[in-house]
Amino acid sequence: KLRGSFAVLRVLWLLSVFGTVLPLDGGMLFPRESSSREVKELNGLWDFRADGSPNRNEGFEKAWYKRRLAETGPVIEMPVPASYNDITQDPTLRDFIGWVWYEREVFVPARWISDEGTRVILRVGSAHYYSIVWVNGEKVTEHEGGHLPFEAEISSLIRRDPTKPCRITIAVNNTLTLETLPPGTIQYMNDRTRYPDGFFVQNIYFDFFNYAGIHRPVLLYTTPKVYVDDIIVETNFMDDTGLVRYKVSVQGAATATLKVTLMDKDGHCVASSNTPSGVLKVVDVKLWWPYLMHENPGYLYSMEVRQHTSTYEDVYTLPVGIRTVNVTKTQFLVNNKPFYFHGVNKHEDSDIRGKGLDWALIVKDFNLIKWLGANSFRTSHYPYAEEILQMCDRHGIVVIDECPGVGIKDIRSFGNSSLSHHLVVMDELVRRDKNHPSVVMWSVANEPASEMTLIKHTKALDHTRPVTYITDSNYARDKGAPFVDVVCVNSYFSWYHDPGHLEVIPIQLNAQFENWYGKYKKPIIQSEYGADALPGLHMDPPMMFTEEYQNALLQSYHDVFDQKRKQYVIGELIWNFADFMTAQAIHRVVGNKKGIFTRQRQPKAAAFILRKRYWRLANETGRLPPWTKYPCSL
Ligand code: BDP
Repeated sequence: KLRGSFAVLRVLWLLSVFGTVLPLDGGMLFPRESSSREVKELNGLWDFRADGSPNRNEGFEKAWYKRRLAETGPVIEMPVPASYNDITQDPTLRDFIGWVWYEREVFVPARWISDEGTRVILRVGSAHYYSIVWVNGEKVTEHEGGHLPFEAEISSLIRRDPTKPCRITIAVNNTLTLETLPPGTIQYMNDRTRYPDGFFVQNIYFDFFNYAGIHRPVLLYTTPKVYVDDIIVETNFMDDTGLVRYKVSVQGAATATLKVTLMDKDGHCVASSNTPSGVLKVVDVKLWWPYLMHENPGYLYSMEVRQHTSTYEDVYTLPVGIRTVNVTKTQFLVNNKPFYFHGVNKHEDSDIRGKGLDWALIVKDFNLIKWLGANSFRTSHYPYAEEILQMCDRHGIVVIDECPGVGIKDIRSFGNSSLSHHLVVMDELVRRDKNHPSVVMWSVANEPASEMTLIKHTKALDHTRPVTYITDSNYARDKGAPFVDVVCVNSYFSWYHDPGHLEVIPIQLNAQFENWYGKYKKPIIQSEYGADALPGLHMDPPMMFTEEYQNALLQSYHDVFDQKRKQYVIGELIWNFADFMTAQAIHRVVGNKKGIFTRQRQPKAAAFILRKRYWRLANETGRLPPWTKYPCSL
């Protein structure tokens, strides 16, 4: 049976008991320019101040948002988008916990203000973690959670006094609690013989630096008063005919005339309709295929949605990839053909900008992914920028889309309010990413302490894609696997367990797969494995932390993968694509060094091992077209 019909309900069981979630307002379509929409980016330098007062509350007590930030105290220049942590030489800002304040004055084009038929929306791509936004001193929105966008309509506010420049103030707080995703706790150290007055730390249970600030673009965009608010697309095909089931929601008018046109890459119309929902039929369909699985991967149609009333016209164009995703007991199918994940786990992480979106880095990473022969990645451990998913759509890189449910280890994080927030975040994630053909699976959490959970809550998430959560290798205490479609297992044999003993890998990895498959009869992805290696550190026979050890460990894993992928193992994702920053700890040498590339994106020896393997796998499993530039030197 084909997945992807509105009738099939995929049910996701989440961790815990109750929790009601209200449907989210608005569709959150990615802001795109069109003949009816304009976009103004507010990236660049903003004024900035961290609130260093003991309770971090001075900004609210003195209402910093009411005046220009520079009038209430000293400010520094801060780039947006970027994490603020590594920008200055000040260690207190690097490790700051609490409210920081950003401000920027913008000139709004006069026409946007004078034309009452234009809506002006302020959008923040993401800010970590809790954000409050004011425009000209008036609060316009607040949002909980990093990694996902939020927005507010500010049309009437900016029209109140058109002579004023528009002053945008954003306060962002990176404090994590037991209910946030990821969770964290603040611990005050009250022993005055050991700690200074007011000393506190933020405890986190995840292994990456808790970078903070405005991480993705901030922009203003317009739509007409009557506008396309959301589009939902689900695709399927039968023989040579593609089926694009769509639903358009329009806001601002009870009735509007719609014209939906699907165009191929050359701009030719292949199907059209004038109803708000329906199925477009595409003859001689060009399917969306993953990279290295087809000679023409990442094929995208454009769906132009044009709606008009007597006064307003709005045009929005959505890229559409036509493909199906299915899971059997032993296989992952894309367009009914077995797909083997040979890919990477990533982080949004780099020198200086931390988690800030950076186009040079994004394009470099895609070039490295393709060089490596990788066909997929997992957005460990949070949703990545939409701009990255759009690249995946275009290049055919398959994505396991993960929510920020990482480090859920404390029993107090399994209560109802944690659950409610988790569900809101999942809704926000699905709302944002539902139309990306590259996204083939949702991951609801990474290594939660699933033995603590009461699995009683059901929630319809999205019926078009399989669901997983990432578990560690201890199958005996697992409680989540019965409720997911694909079992994803992380394991670190001969690293965290039996360090230095590479010889245990074949037996332990083999047992891991047999146990999980034996118990659940579901396909398995090795969703993490790896070893730290300091680039340039060598030892033979191999010792931990050398490039040789990383190589040898990978190769031992690969031998077992090669046996099991003939049965039910459907993928392998190395931990990690690149070295990344973590909190300071005795087991971290300026960050996690399990990258096969350094943090500066230079290859370690392991990158070449993996490259050879991935191209070989692509040749074997991916139906590589004969003319594909296969690196002959491998
Ligand atoms: C895994 C975690 C990942 C860590 C990795 C490690 O999922 O976030 O970075 O261990 O310790 O269990 O390198």
